[in-house]
Amino acid sequence: PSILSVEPERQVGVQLFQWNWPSVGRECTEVLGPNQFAFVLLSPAQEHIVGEQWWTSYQPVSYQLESKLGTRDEFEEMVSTCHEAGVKVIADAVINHMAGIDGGTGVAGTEFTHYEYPGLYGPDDFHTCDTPGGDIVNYVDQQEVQECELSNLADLRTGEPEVQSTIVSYLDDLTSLGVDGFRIDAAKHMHHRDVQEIVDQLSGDPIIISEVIRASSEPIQPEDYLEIGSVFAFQVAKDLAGLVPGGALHRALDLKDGQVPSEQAYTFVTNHDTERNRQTLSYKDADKYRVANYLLLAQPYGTPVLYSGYAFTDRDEGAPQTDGGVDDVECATPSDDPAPGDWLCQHRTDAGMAEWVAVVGDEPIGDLWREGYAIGFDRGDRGLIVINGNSTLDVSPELTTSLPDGAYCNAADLPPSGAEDRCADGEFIVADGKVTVPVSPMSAVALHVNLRSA
Ligand code: LM2
Ligand code: CA
Repeated sequence: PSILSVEPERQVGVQLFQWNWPSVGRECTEVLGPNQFAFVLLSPAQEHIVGEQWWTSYQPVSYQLESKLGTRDEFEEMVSTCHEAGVKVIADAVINHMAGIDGGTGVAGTEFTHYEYPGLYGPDDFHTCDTPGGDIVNYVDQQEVQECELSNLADLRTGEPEVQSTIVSYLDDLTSLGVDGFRIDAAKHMHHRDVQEIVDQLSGDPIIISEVIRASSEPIQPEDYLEIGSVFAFQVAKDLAGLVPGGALHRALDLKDGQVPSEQAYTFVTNHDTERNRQTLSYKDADKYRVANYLLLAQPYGTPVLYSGYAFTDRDEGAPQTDGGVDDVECATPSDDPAPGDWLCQHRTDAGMAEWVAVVGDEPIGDLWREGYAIGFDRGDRGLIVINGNSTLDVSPELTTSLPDGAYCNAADLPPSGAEDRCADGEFIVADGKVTVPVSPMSAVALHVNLRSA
């Protein structure tokens, strides 16, 4: 039989939280490239304060690309390795603030005080604010949110031309090393006009994804940042956290309602902040988390960003490290009860789904099949998915499908790389527009036209 093959359009990204640069490069080559991932989202690359906590990354002390995650040379090497694998690189740009401690020496030797960063900024470059401790207290006051300090972090006067040009030089430096885009950390805490002015001065045409957490009661909304580029769709993550435990899986098709346009939305199940503040599902939710990821990937709204972190008990706990440098990532064997410090590599579980998303592209959702906590639908004539959110019941619907006849394999359950046998689960036979799809509890079967056994 002739095998219909479509050119995949890479779409899914992954946040490799606190992965060091050599490990990111290796992952691009071995897993992300071969499975059609579009991009990797890094942790911050600039010099930061010393400390074992993960969040030292979010306290810049200089814009040297020397950090716990690696050297400038390693960074450059990683970007070109990822590009060779066809994977784009998005850097995490911490530009709202500098450090939040009185002073010290950064990981690359820079001596600083709270408001003095040699060669970059002095006291005049920071906002002052008359709230207690100069901190943001009232999120209903736009000026306070944008000009007071977020957790004591020295707040840059991002509206000033000199501050802007210092930030622009830093981001352009990353672009010169090949970076394809930026996550704008704490974008809500900068006036959208400031962010726009900075982005307008950048060289090249980088992808911009602003981090603006939607809270309906607040004056600053993600929509304010859409002229600059895209935004992270926090509401989707929060909605997924509600609908999976309740079993209302079909409501995944309504996630788009009231949100920013699909082309400007980066969707996710969790990120490094929400897995700690429990606003979303996370690896700690085991099979519910996995089902949420299937839903995120199955529905067409937004650009999905998978997440890959490490197990932790204390929210401050840093990634495994030696002498201040994060260790190379070795993925732990998947488990619902990992030991603290285990690298979870959750994205590898969904590597086959990244290809499924690339193959189904923009194809619309077909007729929805629904039974209890399970759903299923086609994506045009390119793919089909059945997700079973029942915790104890198997389902086995006979579905009408637009998929061409053939014997298909399950993309939702593929070994991520070097897979010799991509059909370990057996075959799913489409004949005369019908297919029977047995799915065990809290799992999924996903078929696509580029994964057929014959
Ligand atoms: C972000 N997005 O807007 C990051 O995604 C988030 O992870 C960052 O917070 C935050 N904004 C600032 O970039 C993290 C972490 C905080 C931590 C800060 C700064 O969640 O707990 O604050 O990074 O490292 C820590 C302490 C806090 C202290 C602050 C300043 O937890 O108690 O404030 O450092 O020393 C007195
Ligand atoms: Ca600010």
